[in-house]
Amino acid sequence: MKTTGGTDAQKRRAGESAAEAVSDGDVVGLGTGSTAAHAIRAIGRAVDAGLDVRGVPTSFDARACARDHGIPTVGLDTVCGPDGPGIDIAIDGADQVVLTGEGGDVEEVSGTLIKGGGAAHAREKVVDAAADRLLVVVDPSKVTNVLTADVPVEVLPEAHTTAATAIRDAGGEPTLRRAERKDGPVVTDNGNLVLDCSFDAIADPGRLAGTLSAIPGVLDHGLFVDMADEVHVGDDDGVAIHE
Ligand code: ABF
Repeated sequence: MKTTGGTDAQKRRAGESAAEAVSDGDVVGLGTGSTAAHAIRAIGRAVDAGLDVRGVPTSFDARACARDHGIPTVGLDTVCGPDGPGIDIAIDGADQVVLTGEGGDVEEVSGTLIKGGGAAHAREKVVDAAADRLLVVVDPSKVTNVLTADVPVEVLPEAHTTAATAIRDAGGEPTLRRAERKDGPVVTDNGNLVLDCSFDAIADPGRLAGTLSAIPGVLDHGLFVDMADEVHVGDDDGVAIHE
C-alpha cells in the first residue's frame, strides 16, 4: 500500500476523533488504510467497554482488523437490504482531500477526495456512499486546494489495454500498478487490475469522474465527488474537524 508523509500519531488522532462519533446501536462502515485502522482499533476498545455496534468492512484488510479488535461484522447485503437498518456512519481514509468549497471557503468543505492507494476503492465507494454520514480521516499531508494525486482506476483484467487507451484519450497517463513484494500486477479483492492515472491538476473532478465511469471495462475509480460529510485532520497538536 502507498504511504504518505503523515506521521502515525497524526493518523491516530484523526482516526480516534472520528471513532468518537460512533453511537450505541450503529452500523459502521469500516474503511481501509492505516488511518482508518486507528478508528477501527478505537471502536474495538469501545466495544470491549460495552458499545454495541456492527461493522461493514470495505476490504479484506478492514475485515481482518475488525475481527482482531472484536468488532462484529455484517455484510452490506444484510444491512442494506429492503428490511435492513442501513449504514449509520462510515469512517474512511483518503489519499488526497479538497478542503475548500467554491471560492476557497474552508467553511464550505467540498467533500471531494481521491482514494484507492490500497486498491480497495470500489468496495469503499459502495459502503461510503451507502452510509448516512461519511467521516474522512487524514493527516495534513493529504489536504489540498486542488486534486493532483494519481486517480486509481480498477479495470477488468481483459480491458486494461483498451481502458488505458481511453484514459489517454481523456488526457490522463495510466500506469499499471505493480505489486511491491512480488513480480506481477496488483490484483484487487475483486480480482481486477489497477491503473494509476495522472491528470496533473483536476479542475473539474465531477466531469472527470463521469468520463472515467463511462469507459467500458472500468469497474470504478478513486474520485469520490462531494461525498465526505466531515473531514478529521489529525496534526501534531490535536484534530481539526471540517464539516
Ligand atoms: C484507503 O487507504 C484508501 O482509499 C486510501 O487510498 C488509503 C489511505 O491510507 P492511509 O490512511 O494509510 O494513508 O483508505
